[in-house]
Amino acid sequence: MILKTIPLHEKFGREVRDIDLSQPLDEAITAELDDLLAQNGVLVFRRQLLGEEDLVRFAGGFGELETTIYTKGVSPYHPEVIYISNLKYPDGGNVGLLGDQELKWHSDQTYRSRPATGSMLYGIEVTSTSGATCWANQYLAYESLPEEVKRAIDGRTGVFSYAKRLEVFYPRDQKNDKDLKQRAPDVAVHPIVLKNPVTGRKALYADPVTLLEIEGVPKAESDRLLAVLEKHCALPDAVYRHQWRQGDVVFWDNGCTLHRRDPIDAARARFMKRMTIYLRGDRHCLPH
Ligand SMILES: O=C(O)CCC(=O)C(=O)O
Repeated sequence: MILKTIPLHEKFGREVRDIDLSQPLDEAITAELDDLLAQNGVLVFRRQLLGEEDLVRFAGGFGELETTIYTKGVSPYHPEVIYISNLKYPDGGNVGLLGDQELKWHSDQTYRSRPATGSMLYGIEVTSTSGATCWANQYLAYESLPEEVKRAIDGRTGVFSYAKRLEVFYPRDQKNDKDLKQRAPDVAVHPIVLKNPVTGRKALYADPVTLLEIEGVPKAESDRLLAVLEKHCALPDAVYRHQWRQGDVVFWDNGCTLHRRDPIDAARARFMKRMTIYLRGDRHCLPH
């Protein structure tokens, strides 16, 4: 263990100290960070000053980078970088995606058959009074379930629906975006309990805005189980709340966490750069 870290929360998440992500990292450090991510679900790096080349290099150390299905909000310099922002161009168009609305608990890309499960946000312009992002640990969510529910969902698969996500989640401009709808799959099927390949610990994989039903059980039983899973997916003592500071990088594993965002004060500028990474299956919980 070379890196200096402090806990973000009593039960999960680490802040990594004394590291400059604008410099290339050697393989041992990258491997240690990857292990920390697998164990903790969320890593925070403060006070970073990064160009897009730095972001691409740093994120690329953890796996293949995804080029998004979005055509809007994509960096003109690096197609692997997308902008998450409430800023507008003078003509009223959005600089980035996701506007200033609240985002409910979700896990990224669960509607895809091969989700890229690593996500990274770099806060360039942030507000300290709104737009906090929260992460919920899904190992703890699984462990909190009644034994009969664990038995009922172990080994089962779920149907994850993009239509459900569009309905519950996206702002109007994306909901009506035909291009996006055509490029995104309709449904994907995934196990709803994932196993960490190193520790064997089980994580709930039941993104509540996208999971439509559990396969192989009657509809009423599936509805009952989904209601229990939703109740357990973000219990208060398994949630880390991140109030952003300029220069923060947050790196999270969607295979063992959910996240949500508070609404953003429309009068305050918020601009972030986002990267998406195909994390490796020998270290991380993957649904495929
Ligand atoms: O804007 C945020 O804080 C979170 C955005 C988000 O949910 C995402 O990038 O998946």
